[in-house]
Amino acid sequence: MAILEILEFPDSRLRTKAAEVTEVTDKTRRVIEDMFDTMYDAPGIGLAATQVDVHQQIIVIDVSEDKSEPLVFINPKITVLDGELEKMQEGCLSVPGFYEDIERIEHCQIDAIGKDGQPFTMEATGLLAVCIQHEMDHLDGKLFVDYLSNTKRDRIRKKLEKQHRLAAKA
Ligand code: QAP
Ligand code: CO
Repeated sequence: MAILEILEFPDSRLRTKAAEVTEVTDKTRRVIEDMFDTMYDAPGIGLAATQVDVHQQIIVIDVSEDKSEPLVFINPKITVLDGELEKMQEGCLSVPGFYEDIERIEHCQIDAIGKDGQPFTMEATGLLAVCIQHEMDHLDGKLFVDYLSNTKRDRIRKKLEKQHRLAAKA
């Protein structure tokens, strides 16, 4: 059991593009386990490796009510993205305390590798589809605040920078 440090906006390391995982090893599975520990502890419903300063294409998600449906996506690729635009309030463990409405497409299909190294395909709608798109953005160095106006994003950045300064002094 290990809780990892979560990088917070505007940390430039969150802008790193994650590399493909070339082989799923015990080390990969240890990172995944620590990511679940970190996400459940927060608590959150999704976490990308980028957020814990591991720049590999790994995502963990659990959108169930009782933390009973852990999902792992290694090297995820969206193969289908269609349906209506859906507005949903999003938050992010790397942008603590801020929630904003973001529009995303409501249905997607993903190809990925599981923690056993086996490829699989998954279809997702609603919250799961939104969460997958949000977490895949992290692997590209992108954050949900990038979809907001410059004014809104700057306001959030300034508030978090102030919190970080205060935390560093304490
Ligand atoms: C991404 O986000 C997501 O601000 C996952 O103080 C969120 O788990 C996708 C969290 C909403 C779709 C809809 C945020 C925890 C957790 C905070 C999270 C906070 C504590 C965010
Ligand atoms: Co996030």
